[in-house]
Amino acid sequence: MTDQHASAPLLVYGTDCSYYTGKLETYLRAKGIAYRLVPFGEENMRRAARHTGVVQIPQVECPDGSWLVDTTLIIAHFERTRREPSFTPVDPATAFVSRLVEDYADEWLWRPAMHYRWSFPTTAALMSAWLAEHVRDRRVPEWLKRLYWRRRQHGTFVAGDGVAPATRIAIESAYLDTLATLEAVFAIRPFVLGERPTAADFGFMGPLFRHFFSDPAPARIMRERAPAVHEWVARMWNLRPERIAGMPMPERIPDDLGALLATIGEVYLPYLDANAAAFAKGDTRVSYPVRGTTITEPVKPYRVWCRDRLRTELVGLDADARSTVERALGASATARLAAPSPRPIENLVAELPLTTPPKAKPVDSWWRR
Ligand SMILES: N[C@@H](CCC(=O)N[C@@H](CS)C(=O)NCC(=O)O)C(=O)O
Repeated sequence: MTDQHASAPLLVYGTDCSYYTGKLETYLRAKGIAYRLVPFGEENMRRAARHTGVVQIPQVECPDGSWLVDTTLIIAHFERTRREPSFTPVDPATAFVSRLVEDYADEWLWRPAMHYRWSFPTTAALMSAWLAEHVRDRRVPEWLKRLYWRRRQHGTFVAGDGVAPATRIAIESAYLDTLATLEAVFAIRPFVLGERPTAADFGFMGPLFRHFFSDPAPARIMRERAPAVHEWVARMWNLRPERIAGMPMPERIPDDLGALLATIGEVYLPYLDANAAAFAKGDTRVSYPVRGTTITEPVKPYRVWCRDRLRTELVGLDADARSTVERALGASATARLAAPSPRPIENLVAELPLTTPPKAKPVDSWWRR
């Protein structure tokens, strides 16, 4: 970026009720990076997809004309290019766990977040009205815009993503267990790994801010069961570089994250394996056991990439850091993640910032064409 561009705000195409836009905004505010939130619409989504190859929000247009996409990559990009304030632990094992937790919050808590938004009628009615504001260009009645969003979101991300009477309890328990785990953590320290936020906190802001904290049905549960989590959401949203300067970086993996790391090792990593195996076979759907039930959902090429990225980070650790991770996560979960995916996936997003539009047809947020 040239000097002339350095202080102009980034344009963030998204919406103030979006999971990943909320995650990214929290990070940009904490990092002190100026941005302007531009409500997404059909026109700007088409333009963004031409530059990034992906149809999703958020998408970022930089003042110099380059583009950024994928909140995990965007955070990694700014952690690399702007050192202060840093949110990346210096200790490699702690940094790895912060990324693992970020990925779990990004991907595994997505389904309960969509379920709590779209399965409860009053919450669904409210949120479909918010989303209807983003269909300005079409001359259709308001009720039809709402109906469109309700059907689309419930059809794709709830009923179409494995939420059914038999799986509902298991899916809701992912939210309730998260509240219980984090409530205990925030009773003794302000952030997930210590005294300063890391990728783990920004990751949890995806589900916990715009969905669980803000949507009426899950927000009621949070207020009743987990006031310290409620307070953490506000603390995260109020982060500014000057408030972070005095916060010491976490130097080790706390030993009270056992329940969270056990869920990652026993539920999330086996799911990532099942998804990667189904992708390798060319299947479009995958079934796997979770807490006494079986979830069936579309195969998600994007999550093969998530797995491959985490694996690369894990196998890149030196022996000391690797055994520290093994002690925290368990030897078998660590070995599971260290195994290569049967068919690694082609990387669809080049190194950020993106300066040349991709040639291939755009993919959706799960990297399906
Ligand atoms: N991995 C992406 C995920 C982005 C994403 O899935 N965003 C959601 C909205 S919060 C979306 O655009 N979903 C696609 C859709 O609704 O079609 C990121 O981290 O930015």
